Amino acid sequence: MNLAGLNLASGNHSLWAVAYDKAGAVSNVVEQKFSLVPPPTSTYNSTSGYGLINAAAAVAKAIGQNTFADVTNLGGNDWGADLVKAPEVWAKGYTGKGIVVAVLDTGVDYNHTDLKGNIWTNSREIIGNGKDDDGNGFVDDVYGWNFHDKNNKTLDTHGHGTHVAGTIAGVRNNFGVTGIAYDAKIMSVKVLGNEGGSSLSVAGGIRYAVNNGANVINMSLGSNSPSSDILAALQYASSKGVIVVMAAGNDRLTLPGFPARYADKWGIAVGAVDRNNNMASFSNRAGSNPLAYVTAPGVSIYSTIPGNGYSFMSGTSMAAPHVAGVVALMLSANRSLSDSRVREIVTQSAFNGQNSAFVTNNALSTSTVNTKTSLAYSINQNTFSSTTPKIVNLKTDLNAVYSFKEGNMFANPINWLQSTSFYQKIQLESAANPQTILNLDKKHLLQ
Ligand SMILES: [Ca+2]
Ligand SMILES: [Ca+2]
Ligand SMILES: [Ca+2]
Repeated sequence: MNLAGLNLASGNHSLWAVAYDKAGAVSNVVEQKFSLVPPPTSTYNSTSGYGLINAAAAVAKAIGQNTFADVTNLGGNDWGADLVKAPEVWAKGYTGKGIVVAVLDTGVDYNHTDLKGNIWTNSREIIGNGKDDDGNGFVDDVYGWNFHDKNNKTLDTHGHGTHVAGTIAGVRNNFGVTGIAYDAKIMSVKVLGNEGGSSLSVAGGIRYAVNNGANVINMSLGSNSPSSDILAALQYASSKGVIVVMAAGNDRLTLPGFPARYADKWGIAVGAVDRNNNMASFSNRAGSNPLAYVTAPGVSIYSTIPGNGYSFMSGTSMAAPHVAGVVALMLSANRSLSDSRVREIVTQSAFNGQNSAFVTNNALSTSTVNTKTSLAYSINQNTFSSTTPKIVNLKTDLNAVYSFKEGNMFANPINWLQSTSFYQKIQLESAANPQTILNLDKKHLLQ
């Protein structure tokens, strides 16, 4: 039996087994009390920061729930989505719809067949008329703006930005790549040429993205020099509720480069891990000064490149868009999240440990359940093997036409079910709120 996704609050709960007679009346009830303890707060370390980002927990927290139930891995080139638990979020209907993610990079091939369905355009701008129709200060900026060359040409002549875009919002179809937020829109803001760019271009790109409707900004770029212009632009983005996600850098350093290092105040810094969640050797580490640093897949990532192509790339540049995609999923579930709240949720829900095993005890008929991850909500027959459920008579006038063996149900539910011939169900109730929140028939109980 898996309790993941039931969104039980921390505290005391009861598991009820209800037996019915052939007429459908309650004949007997067994109660098992247990308590849920809150998950341990993620601890920070100087290597991996708060650890691997967890979309299922982060998006669930964004809507006031604990986490979402695990789903089957997609496998293949989608291992990165699996590792960050994006399919668990998709299964709940959150796909990034309505969210705009600005890609501040080398441009984006917005004609790519696996991207063009998810490209943001400036609907208030008429292309090719030489006028700034929407009065935002940029002429003919239908497909974003090119701050590097100071024109409206935002196609990608390098490949880097198109690869990043595919990880964020590659179209979910039967080919290529599926983005982490596959219904989000990509805004191409070109701030890099093929040989890099300036901090003034980056700062201008941030402000453009914020002022033109981006909800999330991905910056798979950086240097080892601080920039007061970028710092001020990051503060501006945060003040407008826009979340900036920044690659930590690939210099094997003990702390992130800039602007990712500014994640001590604004935005999120992202380091890279491989498919086994091992830190990539090239990835800059989190550093001893705690900042909003998490890790994401960044080794041999499959995504789009210009000309309807695909390739594998590695770098914290590939890790950041996984996190930008997760943030887009969070915002598609709850548009009111602030930068600081997103930082809080992302870091608190990230995790690098093993899934916690159950801790049970039979004192006072309670069991302690450690809820760090969705798996931790699983209750199996062994969980209650040492406990003796107590019999509760709901209605004293009921005649127990059939009975079941006291103490046997949780020790061996399969035998218990086989030993009885009438319809049964398990009801899970909160002690604070006796409303039944789950009915399980025999089939479910056996899972
Ligand atoms: Ca314009
Ligand atoms: Ca125009
Ligand atoms: Ca695709």
